Amino acid sequence: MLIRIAEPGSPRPSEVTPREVYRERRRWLARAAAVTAVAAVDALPGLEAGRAWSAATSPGPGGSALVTVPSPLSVMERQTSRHDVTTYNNFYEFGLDKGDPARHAGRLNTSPWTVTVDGEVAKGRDFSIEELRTLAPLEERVCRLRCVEAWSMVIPWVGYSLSALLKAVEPTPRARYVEFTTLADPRQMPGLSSSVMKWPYVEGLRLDEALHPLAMLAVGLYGEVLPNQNGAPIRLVVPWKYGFKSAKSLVRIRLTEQQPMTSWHLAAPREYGFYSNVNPGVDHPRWSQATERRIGEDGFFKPKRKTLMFNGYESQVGQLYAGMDLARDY
Ligand SMILES: Nc1nc2c(c(=O)[nH]1)N[C@H]1C(S)=C(S)[C@@H](COP(=O)(O)O)O[C@H]1N2
Ligand SMILES: [Mo]
Repeated sequence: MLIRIAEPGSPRPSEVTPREVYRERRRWLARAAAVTAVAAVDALPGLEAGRAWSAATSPGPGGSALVTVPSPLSVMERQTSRHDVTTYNNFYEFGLDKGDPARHAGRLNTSPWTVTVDGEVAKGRDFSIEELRTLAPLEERVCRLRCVEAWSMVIPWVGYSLSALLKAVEPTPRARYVEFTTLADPRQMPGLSSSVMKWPYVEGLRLDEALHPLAMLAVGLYGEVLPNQNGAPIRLVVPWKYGFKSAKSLVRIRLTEQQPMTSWHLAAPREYGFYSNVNPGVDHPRWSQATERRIGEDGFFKPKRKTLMFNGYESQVGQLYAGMDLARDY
C-alpha cells in the first residue's frame, strides 16, 4: 500500500518507461551543460542590465518589490509558502523534475521582453514588458492553482485581469478565441530538447473566458517581480482551470476566429481537452481528479482534500458553461 502513496503520474503524453525517463534526463543534462556555456557568452553584451534583472528575479526574499492594491477577487485561504511556490514547479522548458525550473530558469533573460498582441484586433501591436507592468493597477490577488497532477497551491499573484489588455487592443467582431504562445528559445531553455511536447508551448481560451475578471496576467507573486521559474516576466493565471492552462513566459497573444490547437491536447488528445476546467467528476484517464494534495499543508499521510468544481470558483465562472456537457467538453 505504501508504494501507492506516491504522486499520481505527471501529465506526460504517454506512459514513459523508467529507462526512457533515464535516457531523457541524461540527454537533458548534457544539453543543460551546453546551454550554460552559451548563456555565459550571450550575457556579455548586456551584462549590466542582465545582472540587475536576474538579481531582481532570483528566488528568495529581497527581490524587487511591486506596488499593489488588494484584490476583491482574492480567496481567504492559507497561502502556500513562498519557498514551495518557487521551488515546486512545472515549466517543462527547463526540465521535467519539479526542482528543475528553480535550478535552471535563473539564466532566462527577461529584459528586454515584448509580447505581440495580434490577430482579430483593431489595434494589435507589440507591448514591452515595462508597458505591461503599468497597463493597469497591480492587484495582489490570492488564487488557488490546481495542477492536473492532483496537487494544489494557494498563491498571492501580482497582476491584473487579462481583459484590460484585450480591451486595449479592441477585438474585432470575428474574434472568438485567444491563443497564448510562450517563449521557446533552445539557447536558454534546455528542456526544449525533450520531445514530451511540441514547442513552443501553446494554450487557448474562449474569448468570453479570457474576458472573465478572474483570468489574470501575472507579473509577480508574494509582492515581488515574478521569479523566472514561475513564468517571468509575464504569465497567464486561469484559476478555475488545470494549471497547464496558465501559460508561462508569454511572447504572443493572438485573437482568432477558430479554436486554437493547444500543446497538451496535441500531445495527448484523450487526456487533455481544450477546456480543461477543474472538474472532480471527470477523471483523467490515468488517475482520479476527485481529490488533491495541498502542497506544504497536507502531509502524504493526511487525508487529501476534495477537489471543488471549477476549483472552487463555480459561482463566478459556472455560467460560462451553461448548457455544455462538461464530460464531453473536458
Ligand atoms: N510555458 C509553460 N507554461 C506552463 C507550464 C510549462 O511547462 N511551460 N506548466 C504548466 C503547469 S502543468 C502548471 S501546474 C503551472 C505551474 O505554475 P507554477 O510553477 O507557477 O506553480 O504552469 C503551467 N504553465
Ligand atoms: Mo500542471
